[in-house]
Amino acid sequence: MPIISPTQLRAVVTEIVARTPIVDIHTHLYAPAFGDLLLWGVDELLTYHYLVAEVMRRSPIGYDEFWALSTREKANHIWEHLYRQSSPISEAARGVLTALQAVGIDVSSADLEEIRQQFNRWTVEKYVDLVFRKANMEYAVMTNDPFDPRERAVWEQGIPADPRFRAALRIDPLLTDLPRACSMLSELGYSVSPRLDDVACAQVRRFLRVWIDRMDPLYMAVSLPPTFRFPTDDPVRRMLDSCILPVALDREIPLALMIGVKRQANPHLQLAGDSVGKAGTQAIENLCTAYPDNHFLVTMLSREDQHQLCVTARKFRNLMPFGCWWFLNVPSLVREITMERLELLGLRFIPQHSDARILDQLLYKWAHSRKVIAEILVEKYTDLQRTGWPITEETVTRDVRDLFRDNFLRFAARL
Ligand code: HDL
Ligand code: ZN
Repeated sequence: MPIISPTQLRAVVTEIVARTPIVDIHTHLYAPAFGDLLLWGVDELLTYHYLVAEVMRRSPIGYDEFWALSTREKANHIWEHLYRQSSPISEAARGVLTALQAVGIDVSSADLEEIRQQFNRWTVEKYVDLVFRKANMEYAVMTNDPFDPRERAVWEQGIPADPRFRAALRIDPLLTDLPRACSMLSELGYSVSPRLDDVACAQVRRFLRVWIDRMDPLYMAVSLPPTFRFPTDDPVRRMLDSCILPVALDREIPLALMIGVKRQANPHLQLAGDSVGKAGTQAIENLCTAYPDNHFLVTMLSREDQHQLCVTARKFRNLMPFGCWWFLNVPSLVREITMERLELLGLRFIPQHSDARILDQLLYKWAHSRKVIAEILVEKYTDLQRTGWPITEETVTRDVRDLFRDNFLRFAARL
């Protein structure tokens, strides 16, 4: 393959980043077979909980009054306050416009009714095809919660496999709300006492195996507060030691730890009410040491934890940092975090996941991230070129494929 010249570098790297399909390892999307669980369209985009938090800072509306509105009325309210009375300059507000533009919707009239009309041309299936093509997605990994009765019912009916949507088994209550987990497990026929004796642990392992057989998840996942510690002498340790990690190892499934969420800092905001706290990486270090054969995907919510996560990843080959999660998924921090990961970890990390909850968000979350990642790679390849090292289209294609899919697939024993 020809060596890329310095003058060609920007164009070639940008094109390769644009054309490399994405394996999006963490989303809240669902395959169309899940019915109404899959959200799409402009009213869902506008009522995304990120924008709820932002509109409640501008509008005098009371919490209860807002929550009593229909989705359409909430969207109208958000459009009025964040788009018509102010410039939609925040990442979540601008993202809606990027998504609409990507599917050919003209927003210049700023008329929400007119925008709504333009969605009448699509069925959900047609729209999934369009969004995946425009966002250049290989597939999205869902967040699949067996403790959610609505979602559980769909799995228990049996659903057709959809190669565009893969599963991840989400198990938060096992580690963050054991009493509630035990009562839900008992309702499902797994007698599990909060004491987590050997009988209970065997039941939890059976529960995990049943859902792994049903979902074929690429990983198991749990979100954890900044206070998460390991080891501890509470049931969390037994849940990891005797239930989750042995099953994960046996099935060669990574455990994704998503650390730093302070749930419901403001309950009036409902899903928008969660906040962030600094966690530190001692628990991750202890887990990677105690379980050298388990694979840990880790994303942390606090900007202040990112450098320590990179250094910890340098110490443990069974630790794979991923994504610029949630409050970090803004261009300035995606740039900062991705730059330090390239400088400390080379090309062995997973730079981004979308966390998309609404299908259309794939269009903006990936467009905005690809732009930042391409810019940073141009800088880093330019630094490399200056040493006389040859940069070819083949090597850049390989590297970007690693970042956007192969690092994850290898780590999840799927390649
Ligand atoms: O726990 C999670 O997976 C988080 O991503 C939450 O769902 C959060 O509400 C979110 O959507 N962040 O982007
Ligand atoms: Zn999420």
